[in-house]
Amino acid sequence: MKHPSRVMSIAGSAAGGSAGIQADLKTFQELDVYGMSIITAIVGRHPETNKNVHAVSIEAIEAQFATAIKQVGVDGLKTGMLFSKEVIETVAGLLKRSGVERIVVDPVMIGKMNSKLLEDDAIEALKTKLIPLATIITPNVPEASVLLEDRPLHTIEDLQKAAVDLHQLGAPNVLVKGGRLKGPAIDVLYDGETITTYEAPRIDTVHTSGAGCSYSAAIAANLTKGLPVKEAVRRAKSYVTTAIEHGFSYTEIVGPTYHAAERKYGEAYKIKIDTLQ
Ligand code: PXL
Repeated sequence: MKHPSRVMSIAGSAAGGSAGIQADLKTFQELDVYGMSIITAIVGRHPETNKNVHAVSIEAIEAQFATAIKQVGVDGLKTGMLFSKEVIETVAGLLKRSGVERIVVDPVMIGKMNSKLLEDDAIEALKTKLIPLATIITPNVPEASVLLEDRPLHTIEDLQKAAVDLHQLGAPNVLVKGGRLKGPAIDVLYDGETITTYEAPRIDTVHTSGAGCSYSAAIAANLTKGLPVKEAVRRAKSYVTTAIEHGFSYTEIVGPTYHAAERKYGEAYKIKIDTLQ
């Protein structure tokens, strides 16, 4: 039997199971890659102290990485919530030394419920130390705006220009996700030569917790299976759109996307693709 490709997520733990490491591992399983996890922080709000982000030591992060590499090895990975400058610098060092190719950097900054998932003084390290190691970065609109010195982004043309300008940071592929704009959910990929837009219909739901995590995890899984970047993004967008279509809520809180949706129900929508030279 050919073994499944090995994909690692370096990200935060989201206790509710909809986002972070939990979303990544569910996505990896659905896409038939072997998932591993390096937990960088633990997110869960304490009912009395209100503290939401609980640190994981640098030693523990290094230990997890070394163990996964030794026990299994890695063919590709994604990074999600890294929280601090120190964690970003540590992860960048580990990635450099390990020589892993196929790296998706999801520059996670703020959660859907407004949790702060990246400290302000970590932005520079993200830009200068981690993003240059990435095969592809996947900012949403607020993240792209922060990476561009708080540039306002409102239209698809703004996203196209943002993708071209973010390419300067050193990642060969930039995917700016327009899900937070009005109208259809349009994402823009720039690979240094061509702008490709991916369009899915807007789905009328609030149950999208972890959609960004699952999208970048699906891209990492697809790249690791050997798909070219454009096809890896198309299939990942289709996967996450179907997961959003079937999103649900157990409580009154913004609910999870349904990771098994594509397997159970098939592709919900065809992703429309356009290319500009
Ligand atoms: O959805 C962004 C996100 C990423 N990572 C972790 C999170 C969240 C949102 O809450 O908790 C760990």
